[in-house]
Amino acid sequence: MRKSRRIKGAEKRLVIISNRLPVSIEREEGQWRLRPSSGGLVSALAPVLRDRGGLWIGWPGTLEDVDLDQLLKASPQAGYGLKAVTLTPEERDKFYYGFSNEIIWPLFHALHTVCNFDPEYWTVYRAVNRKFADVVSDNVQSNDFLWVHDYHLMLLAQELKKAKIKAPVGFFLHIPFPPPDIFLKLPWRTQIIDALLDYDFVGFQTSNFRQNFVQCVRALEKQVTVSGKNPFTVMTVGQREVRLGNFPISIDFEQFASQAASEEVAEMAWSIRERLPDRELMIGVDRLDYTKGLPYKLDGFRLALERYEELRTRISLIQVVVPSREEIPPYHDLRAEVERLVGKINGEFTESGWVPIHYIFRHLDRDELLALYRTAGIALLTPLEDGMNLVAKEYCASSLDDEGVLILSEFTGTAEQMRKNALLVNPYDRDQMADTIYQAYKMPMAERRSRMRKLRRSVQEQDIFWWVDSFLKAAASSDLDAFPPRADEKLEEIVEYR
Ligand code: ADQ
Repeated sequence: MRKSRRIKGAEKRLVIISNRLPVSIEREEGQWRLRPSSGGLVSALAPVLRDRGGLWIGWPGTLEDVDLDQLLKASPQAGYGLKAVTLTPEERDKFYYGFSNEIIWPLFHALHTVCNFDPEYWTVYRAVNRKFADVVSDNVQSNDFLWVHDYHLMLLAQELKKAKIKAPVGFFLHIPFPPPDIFLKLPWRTQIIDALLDYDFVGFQTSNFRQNFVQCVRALEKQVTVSGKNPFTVMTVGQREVRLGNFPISIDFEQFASQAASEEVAEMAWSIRERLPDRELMIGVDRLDYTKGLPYKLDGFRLALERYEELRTRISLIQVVVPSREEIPPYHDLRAEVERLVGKINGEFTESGWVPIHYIFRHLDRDELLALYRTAGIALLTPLEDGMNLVAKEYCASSLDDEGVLILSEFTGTAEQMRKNALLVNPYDRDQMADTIYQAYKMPMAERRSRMRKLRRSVQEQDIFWWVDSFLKAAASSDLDAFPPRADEKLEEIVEYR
């Protein structure tokens, strides 16, 4: 547990606002229960708020008529306040699935041909951002710093301004910000840029995404002046200044490393090894999303098996896929495509006692995930575009013997930090991917150790606490010390976050 100094009179409250609360509400045997949600953002922020209290505002993921305030209040196990924003079915469909995930998600991942630019989605997106602003206005206190997360809430600062809320507001974009030739295709491009400039501080994952944003502002807002370079860009908008920075998100390294070292995980890892002996295990863990490059990964692996006969019976890919956004048609089609490819490759190459791909389509609990990370000598992560990619960092943290090799797409934010010691691939280049898998398989142990030691050190040095601290220092002019830790230090962890 980290120690923090209390600064008298400087104590602030941290309020996180994101599309989803870190819990969802589900009915189980006639009872409403809180369940932990999954995803990068929750993995990143839950440990921080759990230690420090504060408030998290978001949608709990249910459309049912349930007394949310009562339920959230009766569940102090999260360790901090939870406040729900309710959505109607139409709002869920047009704000969340529609504008956020059928327009912004594909566009910002440079896949504009997948976008469905339905104007109705825009109307509802604005209305839901207003709804979030109403809940924030009802709960804001004078010492709050408001930290808004991600592409669902790009209009929130603008709506808070209209409601005369004075608290400082920072924004962090977890996904890429695209270059102008992509962004300018958005019918509501000026409105989005205007709204983002209403934040006091905007954070991106990488310097590349920050530069893309600057170029889009230059293309659309002639009256905005841009100054400063590193570490912050300053934009002057009328009388105001908006600052921009980049902060690569990370994981709770110590927590991953110590849980990976636990007896439970060691036993699970041992039993995986026993069941799949005498072969290299290569792990892939991805949400089922067309940005994660799953078909490209499978094609690359197929080619590796075809090209390097030596790999057959000697290497297996364990591909874990977590279901995601199944209501949106391209996600549905992707699942069918991935399962077809897995079946095809297994049909083509399986031999007695060896299957090339072990495919797991479900959510794994943390111990299971860590046991797989620990056992796998190679990780193969090949997104077509990714804001960061926490799986890469989780794999390094769990590679306790320093013997893991990380094969990583050059189009992830993580690649900006790991380019020296990971093996970078272009997921569109099947030949290169096949050759890189072989290179990883053949890599001498000394080289593996030397690369992985450096990767682990970099994740350890720039962990999730570093990320939060750096963002808050820049955006709220305070570090974590200004948000004092709770008196009841160790809270019972009934809800487990992933
Ligand atoms: P995601 O697109 O969800 O996050 P990622 O950063 O890889 O991508 O995080 C996925 C998380 O889900 C990881 O913590 C992983 O362990 C977990 N996970 C995946 N499959 C799982 C399974 N089957 N069972 C259990 N857990 C599973 C978005 C952006 C990223 C950015 C993060 C954080 O798209 O680019 O890194 O936010 O900012």
